Amino acid sequence: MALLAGKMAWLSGAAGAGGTGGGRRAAAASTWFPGEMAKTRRLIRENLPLVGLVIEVADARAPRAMRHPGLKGLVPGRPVLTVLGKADLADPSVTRRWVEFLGRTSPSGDGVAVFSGGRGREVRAIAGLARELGRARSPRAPVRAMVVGLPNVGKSTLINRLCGRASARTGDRPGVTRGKQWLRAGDGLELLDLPGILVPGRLPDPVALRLALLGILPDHAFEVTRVALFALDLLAEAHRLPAELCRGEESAAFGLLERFAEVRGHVRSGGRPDLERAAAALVRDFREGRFGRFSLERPPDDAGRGAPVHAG
Ligand SMILES: Nc1nc2c(ncn2[C@@H]2O[C@H](COP(=O)(O)OP(=O)(O)OP(=O)(O)O)[C@@H](O)[C@H]2O)c(=O)[nH]1
Ligand SMILES: [Mg+2]
Repeated sequence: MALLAGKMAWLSGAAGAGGTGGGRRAAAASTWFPGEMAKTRRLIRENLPLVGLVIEVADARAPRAMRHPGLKGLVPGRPVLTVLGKADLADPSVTRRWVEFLGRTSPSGDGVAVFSGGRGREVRAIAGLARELGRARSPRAPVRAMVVGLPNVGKSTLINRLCGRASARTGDRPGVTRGKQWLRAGDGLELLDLPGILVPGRLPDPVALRLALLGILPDHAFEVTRVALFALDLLAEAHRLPAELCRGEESAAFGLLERFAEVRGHVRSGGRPDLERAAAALVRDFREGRFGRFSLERPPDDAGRGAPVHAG
């Protein structure tokens, strides 16, 4: 709990602009997370004997930050199918490179697939791959898979598409699924929907910022201006700022946020920009792809180096 509180303190304490209430937010976050996450880890352990396969959903915009580094240890002996979700919001060429990289580097028996919200072809491919990986392990039994991943990555949405109906509850905030639920996808494939899980311990700062920007951490867990400034830095470096923000002399993120506030009419009485409201709007726009399809990470290059990606 102390570790999580430390991470939250960083995200709120380092806010460059207009930060208030950081202590209150850190406290709220530190009581919200550990209980939920411990429950999910318990659910994974309890239900492991029932499943032959694990499907891990990771946001295609930042697969490294999203994938649980200790997942194989949590689910011994089970093949893992990694699904790069929300691929409709990621740079398609970077996603193709992630698929190639993960396919090449994952243990044999594991798989990788892409999900872009609902395309039939992708959904059939994921279902086919899940059955294939599951049946390779136990040929006659129905394939039972648990679907894991960080909060809000799209686990329940994927399950609903695989099942062909909206049976699992979904929503655009973390923590929508609260308990476990079994759902049938047909043709011998059964899926266990679970609440999101975060790796316990302190997240490295760049990872925490990416998760906050992509909607994985609850809003009360971080200072939104800090995350908006991070997004503006990424957009500026990638030359992907919207034209109305590029007009002035200003190129530093703080000035860009002020300009965004003015352009969007987020001003307080007296005409001062309301940076907190502007930041929340900017982060929302980024999450919904209003700045275009954007990947935050690319796979390591041939020399084994990994780096965030800035180009879209
Ligand atoms: N654009 C896009 N949005 C998606 C995709 N998958 C899910 N979403 C949206 O992402 C949000 C979260 O989806 P959920 O399926 O509820 O996520 P979850 O992982 O089950 O979340 P928790 O139950 O809170 O852990 C919802 O608003 C979905 O509509 C996708 O592939 N593309
Ligand atoms: Mg869910």
